[in-house]
Amino acid sequence: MTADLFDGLEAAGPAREVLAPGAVLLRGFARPQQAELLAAIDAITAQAPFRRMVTPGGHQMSVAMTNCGPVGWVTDRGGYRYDPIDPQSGQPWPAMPVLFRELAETAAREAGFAGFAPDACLINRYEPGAKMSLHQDRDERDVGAPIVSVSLGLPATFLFGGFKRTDKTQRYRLVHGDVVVWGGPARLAFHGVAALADGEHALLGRQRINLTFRRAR
Ligand code: MD3
Ligand code: FE
Repeated sequence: MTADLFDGLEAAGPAREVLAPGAVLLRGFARPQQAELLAAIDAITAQAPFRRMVTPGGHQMSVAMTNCGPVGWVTDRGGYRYDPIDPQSGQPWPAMPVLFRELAETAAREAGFAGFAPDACLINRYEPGAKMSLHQDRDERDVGAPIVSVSLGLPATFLFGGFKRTDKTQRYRLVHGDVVVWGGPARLAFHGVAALADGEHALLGRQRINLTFRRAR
C-alpha cells in the first residue's frame, strides 16, 4: 500500500515541543498576531494600568501586573484572590479581547486540551531586573484546566521545577511569540522567571510582557 500523500501534511501543525508531561511549547505561535496583541494590551492598560502589587507578606512585587476578563488575579496584604473588580479603579477589569480568547483556546487545543475557556488573563510586565520567584499557581478552582502563557518582548529564562519547591529546576529560554500550555501533571509544578536581562526589543523596547490565560472559577 502506498502511504497517503497527505499524511504528513495532515499530521503537521505548529512545531510542538514537549518540555515535560503536560507542558507543551509552541514556538512563535503568537507571532502572526503580534501587532493586534500589542494594540489590545495598550487599550487594556489605558483602562487598567500596570501596577506593582504587594504580597500578603508585605513585599512589593518587581513584576507589574494588570488583568482583563471576567476576573483578575490580585494580591494585597489580605492575600491572593481572583476579583471581578480592579481594586485600583473600583471598576470591572477590561473585557478579554476575542483575539486573546481565541489564541488561548487554539493553543490549548494544539496541546491536547480542547475546550479551554479562560475567564482570566493576567498580564505581567517585566522590566530589566524584574523576576518571579518559584511558586505554584493554585488559586484557580479547577486545576484540571491548563494555563496558557504568551511571551512578548525581551527573552526570559523560565524556571520549571517539580512538585516540591526544592526539586531541581530546568531552564528554558522563552522569546517573543512563544506560547506554552501547562496542563495535566505540569499544572501544579513549581515555576518562576529569572531576573530579566537588559536589552532592547524591536517592538516592545526594554520590557517583556507575559499573558497567562486561566480558568479561575
Ligand atoms: C507552569 N508567570 O503569572 S508564565 C504567573 O512569565 C507566572 O510571567 C510567569 O508564573 C511569567 O503565575 C510564567 C508560564 C507559566 C504560568 C503558569 C504555570 C508556567 C506555569 C502554571 C503551572 C506550571
Ligand atoms: Fe505562575
